[in-house]
Parts: sequence; structure tokens; C-alpha cells
Amino acid sequence: MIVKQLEDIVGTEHDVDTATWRSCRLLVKKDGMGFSMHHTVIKAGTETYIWYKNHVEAVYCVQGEGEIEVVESGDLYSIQPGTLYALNGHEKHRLRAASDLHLVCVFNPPITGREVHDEEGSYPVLD
Ligand code: 9YT
Repeated sequence: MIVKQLEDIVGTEHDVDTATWRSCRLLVKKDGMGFSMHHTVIKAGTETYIWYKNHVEAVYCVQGEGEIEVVESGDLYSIQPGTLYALNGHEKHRLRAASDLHLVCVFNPPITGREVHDEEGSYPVLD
């Protein structure tokens, strides 16, 4: 069994801070769960372009307000506490935060914990 606290991750290599988001990777590939789980904060007032072409991701909002725009369709969905979105089609999207947006993110396949987006907004395939 694995038990961790967010504080165990803060300040480690699995606490990744970028211009538009900060992500604490709570469960990573080496934990052997088959997925990774992150506590991510999308920073207030920012927009992030993302395309997880190698992963599926489910995202559950626990705090804050924002929106997601699906690039291909132009569809816009508001994000607030209680909102779940799941990128089951590798959708290119833009994530906007009106206030600090606290999200629980689950990735399959799992990431190692140190990844930042590449120029395409993706993470690499590991295997
Ligand atoms: C929601 C989202 O995709 N945010 C970008 C960071 C990512 N979720 C991560 O690595 O935790």
C-alpha cells in the first residue's frame, strides 16, 4: 500500500513548476499503478495549449474557475469545482484559468514525474 501527503512531494523533482502551471506528481510510473496521479494548479490568468497525443488524461476540478476550449471543434466548457473532463480522443485543447485552478489529473500511461510539455504540448512515450 502507498500513502503519501502532498507535502511529501512539494520541493522534490516531482514538483514541476512552469510559467502557466505547477504539478505535484503524487503517483508516478515507478509506483506501478498503471497510471499517474497529479495535483496540478493552473495559474490564474494563464492559457496553456496542450495536446497529449501519447496519453489519455482525466481531470477533476476541486477548486477555482476556468475553461477548456477544444481546438478542432471550438467547443468551450467551463471548469469549476466538481467538473470532470476526460481527454479520451487525444484532443488538442486550450486551458484557461480565471483563478488558480486546482485539478486532480490522472494519466495513462503513467508519466515518470519530471515531464514538462514539449513544443507540441505533449509528453513523450516512455516505452
Ligand atoms: C490539466 C493539465 O493537463 N495540466 C497540465 C499539467 C498536467 N496535468 C500535469 O502534468 O500534471
